[in-house]
Amino acid sequence: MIQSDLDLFDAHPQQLAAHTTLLPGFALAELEPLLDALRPVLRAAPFRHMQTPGGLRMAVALSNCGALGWVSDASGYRYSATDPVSGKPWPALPRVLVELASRAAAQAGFDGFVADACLINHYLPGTRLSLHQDRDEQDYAHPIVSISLGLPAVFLFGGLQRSDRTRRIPLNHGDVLVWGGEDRLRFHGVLPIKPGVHPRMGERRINLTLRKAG
Ligand code: MD3
Ligand code: FE
Repeated sequence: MIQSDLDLFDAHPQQLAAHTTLLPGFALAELEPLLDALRPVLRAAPFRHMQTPGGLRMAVALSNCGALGWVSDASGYRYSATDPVSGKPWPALPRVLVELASRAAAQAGFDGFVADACLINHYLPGTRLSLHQDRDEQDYAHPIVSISLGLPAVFLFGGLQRSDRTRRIPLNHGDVLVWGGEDRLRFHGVLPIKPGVHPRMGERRINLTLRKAG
């Protein structure tokens, strides 16, 4: 067996920074329950392209579930209890997601993490996410847990200043990333997704970020 196969089957947590942990394949054990839970969420709140405050259409399409959802429009970025498309509350956050995020956070050293918001990003081949900080949540003391599904991505892991150098970290189907503490406000982004078809997810990448937003 070649080394990369061994890595897949004996995936160990990787400490990317003091408070950033990559858990390779952590979501795979519960992939089908997770996808079963996502289906009704995305039926009730389909992916849409939001406008940036500058009036540009975001390349990433997104949706949310949970008590709060991240929204962007001409008046800025914020968390909202209602879906601006349906005018209704966001779909409930599936328990399988809350529990998976809580276990991942605990494994990375953040005990007692209970998400109240899940931002769901949808990438087609060619879609990228430019360098930014996540700073719309109430309390930066809570970590964020990210679940990557589908086509592989390269994420850019930067520093606390936009101009800091970035590291390129591959993220694969089923990988879970937890970051908090002093890493919570690092700049980060995603390089354009390479063309491809994922055997389970098709021609897309989906990223779930579980947050304590309120
Ligand atoms: C945070 N999503 O939704 S998540 C976002 O893959 C977002 O869709 C990306 O950024 C995505 O706000 C990335 C993983 C991630 C990676 C590195 C980080 C989040 C990070 C470094 C510092 C802070
Ligand atoms: Fe982000």
